[in-house]
Order: sequence, then C-alpha cells, then structure tokens
Amino acid sequence: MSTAGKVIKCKAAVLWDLKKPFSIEEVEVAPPKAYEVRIKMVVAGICRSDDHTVKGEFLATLPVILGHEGAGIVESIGEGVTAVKPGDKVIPLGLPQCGECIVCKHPEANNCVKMGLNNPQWTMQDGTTRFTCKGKPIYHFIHTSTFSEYTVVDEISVVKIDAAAPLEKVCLVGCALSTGYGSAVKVAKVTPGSTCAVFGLGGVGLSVIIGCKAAGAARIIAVDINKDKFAKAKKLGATECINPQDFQKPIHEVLKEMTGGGVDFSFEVIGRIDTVLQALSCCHEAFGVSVMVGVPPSSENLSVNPMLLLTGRTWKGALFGGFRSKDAVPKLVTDIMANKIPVDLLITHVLPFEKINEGFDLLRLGKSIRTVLKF
Ligand code: CND
Ligand code: ZN
Ligand code: ZN
Repeated sequence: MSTAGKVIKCKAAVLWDLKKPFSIEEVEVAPPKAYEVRIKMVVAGICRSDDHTVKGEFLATLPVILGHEGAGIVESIGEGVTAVKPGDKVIPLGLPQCGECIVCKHPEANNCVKMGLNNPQWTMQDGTTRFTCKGKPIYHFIHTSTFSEYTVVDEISVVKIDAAAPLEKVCLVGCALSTGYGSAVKVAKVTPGSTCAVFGLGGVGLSVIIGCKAAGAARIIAVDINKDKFAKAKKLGATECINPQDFQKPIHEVLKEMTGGGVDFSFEVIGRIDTVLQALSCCHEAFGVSVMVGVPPSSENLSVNPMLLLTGRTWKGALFGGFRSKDAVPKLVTDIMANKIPVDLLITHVLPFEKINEGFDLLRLGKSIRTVLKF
C-alpha cells in the first residue's frame, strides 16, 4: 500500500535536551509539500558535528532530529519536484545547491545562501517542520535530519546517485568524504610533491589524507593525540604520524623543524581554537596555505598575530570541502564505485539504528572512525 500523501509513523532519534542521550521515539513524518522530498533512510553516519550539537557548541533548535550524513531511497515527492522521483537512490545534502543565488552562480563558491548557517532556525524552507512527536514540532538539522527512518528535505538539499551504488559505503559522501577530500583537492589545491600536515584523524581528517595523496603530495604528516588513529592514517597515505603530547616544544615548531621552515599545506580537522592556530603557524610563512575544516565552538573567538599572514601565508576555510553539493556528490559516488577512493576503510563500526547512543560513545571514546547506523 502506498504511503505517498499520508503521514508516516516511524522511529527517530530525538534530542530533547542538550548533553543528554538520544531517545528513540515514534514520530509522525508529514508528507512532502511542494518542492520537497520524503526519503526512506537506509544508512546514516555519525559525524563529530552532530556531537558538537549535542554538547551545545554548534547551535540547533530543540527538540531536534540530528544527523547530516546518510543515504536512502525516495519514498514520495511533493508538487513541482523534478530532480528526483520515488525509488531513486539519493544522498541528502547538508549544504544545498539552489543553483539560483549569488553564491551558486559564483564560479568558485559553494555556501549557497539557502544554507541558513546565519539563521539556524533549521526548519524547512517554508519555515515549518515536517516532524512531530507527542504533539510537539521537532526541528530539522542542516536540511537533512538523517537519524530518522523517514525524513523530509527540500529539493535543493537532495541529489540522485547511481542506482547501483552501495549505500552503506557511499553514505559518507554526505559529509566526511566530501568535506575532507575536497578540502585537500579543491580548497587547498594540494600540489604534486608538496608537504602536508593534517591535524585530527577522524573520518574527516582521514578523508583529507586521501585527498592529499590523490593530489600527489610527497609528505603527509598526520597529527593526533590518539595514537590508535595512526595505523589507519598510514594505510590511507600518511608518511609520518606524530603525537603533540610526545614533544616538549609546541607542535607547530616541531613541524617547522621537520620540514625546513614549514609545510606547504596544513589542515585543522578537529574543531578547536588552539589547534586552528597551531595549523596556521606550522605552514611556511612565505607560501604556506592553511585550511580550517573543523567546526570550533560558535561562542569562541580567535586572536592571531597579523604578522602570521603579512609574511605571505594564506588562511582559508570551507564547508563541505568547497564542493558544490549537487554537482560533486554523484561524481564522488562514481569514483568510489570505481575503487578510486577507499571510503570503506573509514567505516569501523556498523550498528542497528537503535544503538545510536552506543555509536556516539564510540566516537567520544576515540574508538571509532565512522560508525554507520543501519535502519
Ligand atoms: P573526530 O572526532 O572523529 O576526529 C577528530 C580527531 O581529532 C580525533 O582523532 C581526536 O583524537 C583528534 N584530536 C582531538 N583533540 C586534538 C588535539 N588537541 N590535537 C590533535 N588531535 C586532536 O571528528 P570528525 O572527523 O567527524 O570531524 C572533525 C571536525 O570536522 C569536527 O570539528 C567536525 O565538526 C568538523 C566538520 C566540518 C565540516 C565542514 O563542512 N567544514 C563537516 N563535517 C564535520
Ligand atoms: Zn544557492
Ligand atoms: Zn559532518
């Protein structure tokens, strides 16, 4: 029996309060309105940005259904939708691509004005929510809310992928892989023979390493305080791994000494103010490029000595690896299917959706890279 046009009752992980575990609840998911798409989720990955939100460091409206990395199948579409149809395999896009705004029309930029980071009400584009639970509206999260058996997204926040794509692998294109890989190849534009330093070896940082290697970097120095991450980093292309806690000197000085003055490209993929500054300082003063990938707490500010930039460093930041989501995601899926990108090495745990809190514990304890939840 078709569910199109009807309210669907299903399970979702609701965050009622900050710093509390998720509750698996029965929620009502309204049918998609015009230019909206309802998706049956198949898999969802757990990203540190979701955890930043649980902790209150990245702002969301409560109660909320988090999750922004996943893959599923279109269940039904609202009036006027042309980009996808029921049955299509799709990836929800935390960073939309409306195709019409000043950013989408810019030749390089990707942070579509419909993204909403400056106004994180996190509803649908029309200002209302499609989720309710116990009579209360439940808010969306960066246009995706993948921690639900069914979710509704705007048409600008979803893209069709190859019908043969293995969803449990390619769901990481929804965040970690694209964000990290693009930060290396598109934002930093890593050059062949160069030296790179990557701070933070989670799913996003390891994807930066995959990108640095693909771009032909000669040296890739991986930096993390959890040495259990080093074996995977080496497997993916790191040439050296260092733990800042093993040195008396600040880590940026260690890196400058190791590289005769500083690296060509550095990446902060943790989300801390102190490591953003370390990453900026470790790149060469005359030609180094430092890219901020991690999301630091929204309440914190960073003060830097202007001389760090005046001498010639370039400091950049980007969401979603600088990729335009609708253009890039289907191509990255094709590259994964052609075994050009070893995304499966990033998945360390697969859990049933109901064990979402266990998945977050693994992340917080530093025991997982990516946990993928299966619905
Ligand atoms: P995850 O927590 O898996 O990895 C972070 C790594 O950093 C871990 O291996 C830690 O051990 C390590 N670490 C922590 N503190 C330090 C320190 N002081 N020095 C060195 N290493 C340290 O996180 P993830 O890979 O899921 O995400 C990484 C960041 O990227 C995080 O801030 C997340 O919010 C952000 C991000 C950004 C974007 C974007 O579009 N720019 C998209 N998704 C996630
Ligand atoms: Zn746009
Ligand atoms: Zn993410």
